[in-house]
Order: sequence, then C-alpha cells, then structure tokens
Amino acid sequence: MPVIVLVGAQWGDEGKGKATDLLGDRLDYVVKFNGGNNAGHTVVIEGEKYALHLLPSGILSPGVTPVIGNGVVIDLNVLFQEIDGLESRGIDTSRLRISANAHVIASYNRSLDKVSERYLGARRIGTTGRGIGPTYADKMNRVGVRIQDLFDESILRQKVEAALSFKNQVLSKIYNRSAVKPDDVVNELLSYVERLRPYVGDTALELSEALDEGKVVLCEAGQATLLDVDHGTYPFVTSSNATAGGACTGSGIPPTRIDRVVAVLKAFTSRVGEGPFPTELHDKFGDHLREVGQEYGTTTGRPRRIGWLDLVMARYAQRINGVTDFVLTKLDNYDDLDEIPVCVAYEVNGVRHDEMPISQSDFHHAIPIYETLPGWKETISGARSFDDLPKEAQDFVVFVEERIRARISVVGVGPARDQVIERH
Ligand code: 2SA
Ligand code: GDP
Ligand code: MG
Repeated sequence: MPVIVLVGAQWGDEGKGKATDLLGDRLDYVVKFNGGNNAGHTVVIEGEKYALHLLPSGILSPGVTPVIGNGVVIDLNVLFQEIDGLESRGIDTSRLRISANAHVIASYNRSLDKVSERYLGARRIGTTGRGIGPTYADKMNRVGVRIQDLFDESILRQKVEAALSFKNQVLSKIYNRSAVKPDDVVNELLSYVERLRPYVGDTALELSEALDEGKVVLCEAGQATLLDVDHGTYPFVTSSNATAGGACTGSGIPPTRIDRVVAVLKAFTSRVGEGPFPTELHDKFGDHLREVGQEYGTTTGRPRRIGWLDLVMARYAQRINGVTDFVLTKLDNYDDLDEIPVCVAYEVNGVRHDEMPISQSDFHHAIPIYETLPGWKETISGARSFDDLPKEAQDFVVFVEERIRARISVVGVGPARDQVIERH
C-alpha cells in the first residue's frame, strides 16, 4: 500500500515537477492535494519544456492517472486551457480525475485577491493574484463553491448568491468596485459543466480502492514547507497546507497509508513574494545564480529572490514533514563558483539558534552563520553517478546530508529528465 508524499523543503520552485516526473514510471497515480494555479512546475522531456500549473506533473507520464484532490482550488478556465495546450502537443489528458469536493476559484475571488493586495500596499503578501487566498477563505467561511455544486443549477445559484451577498458589499463599499451579478458568475461556471463531467468523481474512494489493489500513489505538494499556512513564515505564506500533513486532508488518503516522504531541496534558496529571507543575496552571486538557474516565476514570470542554502530551514522541513529522503536539485548551478557559503545556524540578538526561531520577529532579525565550502569549478551536468562528481561536489552533498537528518537519495545536475544521480 505504498503512498509517497513529495514536498518542497524551502519556499517553492525547488524542482518538484521534475522530481515527480523522475518517479513517473514507478507510479500509478499522482495526486495534487493543495493550492491551485499559483503553482508552476517546469518539466523538460526530450528537449521539450512543459509548464504546468493546475494539472499534476504526473499528467506527462502515460501510465499515470493524475488526480486533482479535494484540497485543491480550481480555476476552470485555466484547467481547460492547460488541458487544451497539452492535447495540442500530443499529451493524452483523458485519464485526469477531479474530486467533486474540490473548490472553484470564482472570478470575484480573483478580483478580491488583486484589490486586497493593492490596498495592503507595503503590507502586501506578494501573491500570484490567482484568487487562491479568497477562495480558501470562502471554504473556511463555508461560502465556497465546490465542483459538485456545478451539477445542480439551483444549488449553484444559491451558493453564488450567498457568497456575493457579503462580497458585493465589500467590493462596492470598501474597494469602490461595481457589484458582481450572480447570474454572470453562474452562467460562466455552467458553461464548463459538460466538459467537466467525465473527469469528476469520488477520488478519495478511487484512491482507496487503488491502494487496496497494490497501486503506487504519489501525493505532490504545490508551493512548499515555508509557504504552509500553519508551518510557514505566516503571514507571508500561501493559504493551504503544503506540508506532508496536507496530503491526507487534501486527498482523503489516511496517514496510516503513507510510508515515504520525499522533500525536494534546491542547492540554494529562492523566494517569490514578500517576507523574511535570512540568507538573501543582494550582490553579484545572487544575480549569477538567478541567471544560471533561470530563476523566474513559472506562473507570473517574476524574478525570484535568491539566497544561499539554509540548513536550519532544511532541518525544519525534515522535522515538520517527517522526510525520509531528500532530492537535492540544481547542484550544477554552483559550477562556476570558487566557494559556496552554507548557512548552518542563525544568530538572533547575540544568541545562536540551530532550530527555526519560534517568533516571526526573531526570524526577521536572524543573521546567518555560514560555513564555506570549496567550489569545483567544472561542469557537472554530464555526471550520472556519484563517483562521476568532482571531490568538492561530493563533499558538498555529504556535508549537507550530515546536517539534515535524512539521506540525499537523488542529486539533480541539470533540468533534463536524465540529468540526475541516484545514490542509494
Ligand atoms: P498565493 O498566490 O496566495 O498562493 O501567494 C501567497 C504566497 O505564496 C507564494 N507562492 C509561490 N512561491 C513560489 N512559487 C510559486 N509558484 C510559481 C512558480 C510562482 C510564480 O512556480 O514559479 O510564477 O510567480 C508560488 N505560488 C505561491 C507567493 O509568492 C506568495 O509569497
Ligand atoms: P517546482 O515549482 O518545485 O516544480 O519548480 P519550478 O519548475 O518552478 O522550478 C524549478 C526549475 O529548475 C525548473 O525550470 C526545472 O526545469 C529546473 N531544474 C530542476 N532540477 C534541476 C537541476 O538539477 N539542475 C538545473 N540546472 N535545473 C533544474
Ligand atoms: Mg514552481
């Protein structure tokens, strides 16, 4: 009954899409359990680049059934654009399954995301503007619209009217926007129903039956540990649970069925949006890593903020997710550096912290304590075994592994599917 959960160990964009793709031929199901089209995974297969947002990365592996779980929020326009885009490139998307309990991102929630960011001004979160936060807020407020509601027009109308009765006050009185007409929202959502119908089902039941038959399921997180609404750098987080626990609530798979948790750790750190970032670089090294790593948002194209690898954060990710294996990505992006600083602890108000400080203010003021490792100054993208790596690169991997409480079982040395080293 193997269930593997795959999470990001930092602030996202660690290379989760590629890690999922790598496991593809050993999987039967790939389940997306949180977030929505705020996510962006880039996968390169045979020189072809695929940017996925809403669809699970497993959609690219022919033998895999991709599932959008109940914990996901769905923008239906984006869903069908993504399906059409893949179909036009010869990728079969007919296996897709969508939970009837997943929530729908209505147009008014996209508007609210954008206007609330504008009104927050300097206190903004730096969201992707996709309506993620307001849609999860509706879910918790119990005024959300679920996929199943689309199949009963009168229920759908009641739900949209209930949601808008309050929101239209906010939109018009606070944000000075014109009120949204319930009919317009209902008609837009109903226009997707017939295309949606074949994909929708009780995915929790389907997954349970698949596991009883011995199938292998991967639950793939969107965003990452430090963006988790409970365990991340709140309020500079997304609005869902991106850590391993979210895999259960967001898919209906019980905790007792999970036996591996794989975390993807990038060899340096990136972040998009606002919020604290102790190892952030504002110098030529940051610019260099952004360029060699092509660190620009897959969804919004925003330049990502860049910093050195932070092992305090990686240890935290190990603990919060119960990580059994790490995938270390983008080691090749260090090829040109003479030396590589790695953050091993923080200093806050003169006190050393080996664990994440409990208070956000302390985290804001954390000063990294670095150990500096020698670079290897050669191209490693052709390495396919650990022994192919130069001694300094091997030492870097071992140094990291000794400080993160779990083995590094895969090392990424380039964006392509085969540019990896499997270690154990
Ligand atoms: P939101 O839109 O409410 O989820 O934004 C809240 C915070 O979560 C961050 N966030 C992300 N961080 C990194 N990558 C993400 N996905 C895209 C990508 C980002 C892009 O893979 O490149 O294209 O800009 C992602 N999604 C959400 C966000 O920056 C806020 O800090
Ligand atoms: P995700 O959101 O975690 O799936 O990551 P993104 O796709 O947003 O960003 C990761 C980027 O790194 C993608 O463009 C990948 O093709 C690329 N990538 C993944 N692993 C490696 C690696 O080991 N080396 C290099 N150079 N690029 C990688
Ligand atoms: Mg991404």
